[in-house]
Amino acid sequence: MMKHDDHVHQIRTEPIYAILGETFSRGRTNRQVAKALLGAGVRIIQYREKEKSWQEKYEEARDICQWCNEYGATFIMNDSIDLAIACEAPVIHVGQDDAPVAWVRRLAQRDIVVGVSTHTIAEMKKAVCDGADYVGLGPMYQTTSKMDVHDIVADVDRAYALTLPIPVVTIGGIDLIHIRQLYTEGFRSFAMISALVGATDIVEQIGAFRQVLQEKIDEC
Ligand code: TZP
Ligand code: MG
Repeated sequence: MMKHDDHVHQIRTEPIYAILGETFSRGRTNRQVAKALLGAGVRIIQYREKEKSWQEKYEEARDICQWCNEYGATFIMNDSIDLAIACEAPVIHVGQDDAPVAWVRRLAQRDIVVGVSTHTIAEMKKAVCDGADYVGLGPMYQTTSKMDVHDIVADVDRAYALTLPIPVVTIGGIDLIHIRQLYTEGFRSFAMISALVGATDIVEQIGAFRQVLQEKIDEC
């Protein structure tokens, strides 16, 4: 069974961080998409579902979390500490309006990896001070996958993110072109919804991302 540090290590070292969302999945279910992602070698999967009932989310997330455990993948619950507890997620990702890190840890009553969404230097500093295990930074580019999305992260905030002592996962509008730009900027972790779950052929798309990443590694 993977431990806290194994998950943080995986988040630090695996470039592809997939986020589920059935609205973006071309008629496929979250379960189908999760299986395709795991089969294609993806090792970080976040469950992010806004439209379903608690029970539906719970049953789906519990299954996907179980499969992630079997594959040695990291399962991340978005937003909800109650769902994270219920499906025994090893990781939770909270936004600025969700439960703060200290409350997440208190409510979980067990070791849990916590990621926090950030957009500014102040939010990144606070996340580090609060003891977050990693931060999400975005939107790096325009996206239509999030309703109440902030302005694109400014250059000064992007530069600051590269100095953080904890892993930084970039998010927002990342595709095969943008991932190259972000890699050149210095980022090494890329969270995506539409580019992955919305791909016609998920396995082929993961292959395309891996090829681009390998090209960037070879350039260095
Ligand atoms: N947070 C900031 S941007 C975003 C979230 C959840 C949406 C990312 O979706 P996509 O389709 O990869 O742009
Ligand atoms: Mg959120």
